[in-house]
This record gives sequence, C-alpha cells and structure tokens, in this order.
Amino acid sequence: MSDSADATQAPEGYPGVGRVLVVIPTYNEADNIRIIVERVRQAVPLVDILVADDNSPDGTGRIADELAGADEHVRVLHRPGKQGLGAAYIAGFGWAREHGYDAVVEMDADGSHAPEELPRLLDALAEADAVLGSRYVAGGTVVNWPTSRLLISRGGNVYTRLALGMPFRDATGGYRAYRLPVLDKIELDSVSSQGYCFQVDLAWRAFRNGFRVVEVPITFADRERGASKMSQSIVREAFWRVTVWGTKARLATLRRMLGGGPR
Ligand SMILES: Nc1nc2c(ncn2[C@@H]2O[C@H](COP(=O)(O)OP(=O)(O)OP(=O)(O)O)[C@@H](O)[C@H]2O)c(=O)[nH]1
Ligand SMILES: [Mg+2]
Repeated sequence: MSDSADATQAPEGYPGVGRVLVVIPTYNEADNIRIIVERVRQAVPLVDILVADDNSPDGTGRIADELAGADEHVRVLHRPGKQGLGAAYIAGFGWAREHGYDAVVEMDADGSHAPEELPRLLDALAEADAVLGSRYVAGGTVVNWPTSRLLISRGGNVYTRLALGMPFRDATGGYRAYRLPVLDKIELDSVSSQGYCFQVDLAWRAFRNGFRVVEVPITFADRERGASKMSQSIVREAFWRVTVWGTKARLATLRRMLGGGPR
C-alpha cells in the first residue's frame, strides 16, 4: 500500500517517524466515515488509514470498502461485531505490526479529532515515543461539549492524575500517536480495558515503562453527526480500574520502602 507510486508519498514515510498508520475505529459512523477519511488524506498524504469496523449495522464497513477500493492508502479491518474501542484498536495495532508500520495514530471517526492537527502530533513524535493529543494543557481546548460532559472528563483526569501519580493533564483523550516499539513493550495482549479506560491504560503502561511521552495541545470538538457510544458503564469501568491500579502501585511502593529501605 504505502509503497505505491503516489507523487506525495515518500517511501520512508513521515519525516523523523517513518511509515504511519492512522487507525480509525468505527461503530455506526456512516455519516462521518467519508468525511474523516477524506480530511486525513488531504491533511497528511504521507500516512495510510485503517478503518477498524465492528460490523456496523448502518453499513459503515461497506462505505469504508468503497473508499478503500478507490484509494490504496485506505484499508479496512472487518470485525465480527461490537467488541469495544479497545479491542478494535488492539486489532488495528496488530495489523500495523504485521504490515511493517513504524507508528500508529488513534483517531475517532466523528470529527472530534481534527486531521489538520495531525502534523503537529507527528512532528512531536519525531522527538518522542508516544504523543498524547491534550485538551487540558495550555493551548488545548474543548469546543461545544455540554458542561456535564466536560465535568466528567476534567474530573476523571484529576482523579487519574492523583490516583496514579502520572503527570499527564489529559490521560483519557483518544487522539494519540505511538511508535510501534512502545506497543510491543507494553504487552497489549494483556490490555482488557475498553472505553476511555483503554486510553488511561496505555498511557499508564507507557509511563511506567519509562517511555518519552509528551502532550501536544489539541482542539477537541463535539461530534456533529451520528450517535454517541458514551455510557455510564464506560465511566464506571475507568473509575474502578484506575482505583485498582493506583492502589496496587502505592502498595508496591510501600513494600519497596519497608523491604528495601536503609537500615
Ligand atoms: N470498532 C469499534 N469502534 C467503536 C466502538 N465504540 C466506539 N467506537 C468508535 O470509537 C470512536 C470514539 O467513540 P465515540 O462514540 O465518538 O465516543 P466519545 O467520543 O466518547 O463520545 P461521543 O463523541 O459523544 O459519541 C468513534 O469513531 C466510534 O465509532 C466499538 O465497540 N467498536
Ligand atoms: Mg466522539
């Protein structure tokens, strides 16, 4: 695919990063998928796209097939049914590894993550192992979200930072870029988190493994079309898992202090 003769496609991929695959998970995004794929192709012709569709009843997978048929930089991973965002990303990352990519990008299909900002994420990745698109660092912002949603997101991030002792301002965001060796090291096979928690899980694993993780400000816009998949169970999952991880990490620190401290 990316070894095509496209005039804009350098065989070595994005400068300082290499071959990049943008993974877009979809469930019922028929109204959005054409627009987002087109925007990515326009914004960064140097990257390829993989749509990871969970057999969307609204035909998103068929539309993605049409797009792939017309553009060799677009591919589709058809999955049998709705298994959650995390499972779709893990499958997409595996596909990237099998096809020799150097880096992957996570991007929602609903336009919340602007493809026009992708060059800034990839430029930062040239100097890092992973880049988190961040709504809550200076220069980052959220547009058009209801206050209730913003409160859940901000509160969740404050709780995550305190519970895990991670420095990131936005650990739940889903606009990111990872170099493949990071994903190899953090044992993706053992990740079972699904909703936002999937994002916290990966940030936490990258952080604990000592990778260079940087936050880059983004402008996040609420979805304009299609239905939300956000649910209370997604928030509950994130809360209890973060609590368990934070408690385990603190207990481990305590054990080290008691067992290995100075006499
Ligand atoms: N393949 C797959 N994609 C999913 C699944 N759940 C959500 N997605 C996709 O993941 C991305 C993020 O989901 P969203 O529904 O936008 O979640 P959100 O941004 O928290 O909430 P809203 O924007 O309010 O809908 C979108 O592209 C969804 O289509 C799933 O189970 N499987
Ligand atoms: Mg969304």
